[in-house]
Amino acid sequence: MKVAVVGATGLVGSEMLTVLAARNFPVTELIPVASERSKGKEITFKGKQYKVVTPDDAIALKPDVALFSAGGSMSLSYAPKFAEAGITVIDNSSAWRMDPTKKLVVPEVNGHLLSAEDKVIANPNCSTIQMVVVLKPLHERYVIKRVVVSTYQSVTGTGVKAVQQLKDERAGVDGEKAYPYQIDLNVIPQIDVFQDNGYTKEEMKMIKETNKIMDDDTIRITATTVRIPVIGGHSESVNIEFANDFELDEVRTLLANQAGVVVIDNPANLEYPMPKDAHGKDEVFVGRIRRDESQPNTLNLWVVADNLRKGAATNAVQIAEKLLEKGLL
Ligand code: A2P
Ligand code: 11C
Repeated sequence: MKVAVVGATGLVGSEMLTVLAARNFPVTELIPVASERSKGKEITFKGKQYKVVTPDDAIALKPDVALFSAGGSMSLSYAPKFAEAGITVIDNSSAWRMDPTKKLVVPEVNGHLLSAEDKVIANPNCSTIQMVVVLKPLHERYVIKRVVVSTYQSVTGTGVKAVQQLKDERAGVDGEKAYPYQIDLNVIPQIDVFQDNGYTKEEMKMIKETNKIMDDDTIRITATTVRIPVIGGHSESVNIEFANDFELDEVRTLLANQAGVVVIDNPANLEYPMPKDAHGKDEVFVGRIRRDESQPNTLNLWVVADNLRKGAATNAVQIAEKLLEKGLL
């Protein structure tokens, strides 16, 4: 497979290279793509050096598949050009996610829907991905009525500039700011811009994307998304109300048997998922599994994943793996 990574010099792009190598995706030739200013820069992949090219150069090199993570406007203008040239695009931006003609895919949930017509495939938002992997087996068994989610999101979700802001603040350096406020020793209850309804764009992504991926608009969802001074991954407190009652032991078994999910739930030994431990891992970790005693048929969970891995790069590579498995690449 000739594989292009568009945004190869960025945070998610470089994680895509790591994941392609770690999962032994059959890359015969890598085409690292970035903006004009990075042209010619050398990228090392599996011990070999590759030169960064521009998006137009990449189209001319005819890769089989292109993993995009270079921002929404780049995806809006270039994904159709790649697709027209016969290159399958897996796009990590939000540009195509809610387009009814494009699939929004988390392989463990709806990867079976991928077909030969899908030339631009959307990769969901990180905080949505880690939640739906956990919701899927529970919805199939108990039917979800409503989800209340609050997130604790890593600064890596914002990009290099935000990681630098946190490091600068810790070092007492007055550097460039990615956030309107100090993030070190603070919590910012705003991720992305505010919408007219008082929710942020990140919160609305969690709602709309979950309904689309689960293919069920009857699931009611409300979200509060929050940035915290952490680097390893996103954490979520998820409260789920079902139509039917459940046994906690069965919930644990369903989650433990779900592909891509690891249960860490042993309060007696103070064992529960934390972003420090999820960092660099491909799985979604779930713990603090307990009944919401304030109303019937309701469950509380704590869900953690590395937002650059399963929340972005790993999910994109898994979509490519699914396409390969189905003979679509
Ligand atoms: P570059 O390094 O040349 O700016 P991040 O999300 O971590 O900020 O990374 C964004 C990625 O998208 C980088 O690899 C960046 O390349 C790339 N990128 C941004 N704008 C463009 C563009 N117009 N064409 C191609 N790549 C782009
Ligand atoms: C964050 N979830 O943590 C965002 C980053 O739509 O892919 C990813 C935004 C997206 O800030």
